[in-house]
Amino acid sequence: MKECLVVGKVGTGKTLFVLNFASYLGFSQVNITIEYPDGRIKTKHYSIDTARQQLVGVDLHTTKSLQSIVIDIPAVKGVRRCLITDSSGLIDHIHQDINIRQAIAQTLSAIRQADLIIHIVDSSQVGIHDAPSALGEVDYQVAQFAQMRGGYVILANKMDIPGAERGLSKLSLELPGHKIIPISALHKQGFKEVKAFVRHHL
Ligand SMILES: Nc1nc2c(ncn2[C@@H]2O[C@H](COP(=O)(O)OP(=O)(O)OP(=O)(O)O)[C@@H](O)[C@H]2O)c(=O)[nH]1
Ligand SMILES: [Mg+2]
Repeated sequence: MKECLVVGKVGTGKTLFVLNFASYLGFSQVNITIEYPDGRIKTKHYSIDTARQQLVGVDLHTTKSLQSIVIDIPAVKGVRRCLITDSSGLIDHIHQDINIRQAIAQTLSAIRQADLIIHIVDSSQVGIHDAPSALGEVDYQVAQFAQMRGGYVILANKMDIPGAERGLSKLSLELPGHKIIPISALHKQGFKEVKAFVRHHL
């Protein structure tokens, strides 16, 4: 099965995107397969509502493992089944907590194996240089790596927040030549375009 990996800096909305995208595709219940950095794997059943409450966080580094859901994207004939995988948020510095460092290392190694990379950026923070989720070195590194291998899209998230439009313009200037789709993971906006992109690239 093809795998679509969701990456990005901490707190940019990766987990909320994955859950709300599954909900947009018609799922109200999901099985989430959790792969820990130490290799343990387990599957948990959630309603999307409960998953949202438990897995989306206001603190940074909420997600510390790879968390995959099987989704069906409507295609010309029937559906195209794929895995969408949420990952631990990236940061520009080296974290003091070894568990977080291992979680980040796990994300980075998953990037090499994914068929499609969905890179989430918080548009409301682009240009705010001290913010942990503002565009920084690691975003450039991911974009550069992904550009070489193809199958890559940037989702400019949190477009519902005032100031996000300005962030989006800045983002297009800073990462030219990439496909950027503005979205609000919270309000499920821009999802039609994301669905079309995923369908086309898987
Ligand atoms: N206003 C707004 N808030 C959002 C949006 N997407 C995510 N958030 C909020 O941003 C915060 C972080 O969301 P998460 O989905 O946990 O972010 P994450 O990227 O998975 O974070 P880590 O797992 O820590 O890397 C939560 O408070 C979300 O409710 C959006 O589109 N609009
Ligand atoms: Mg998360």
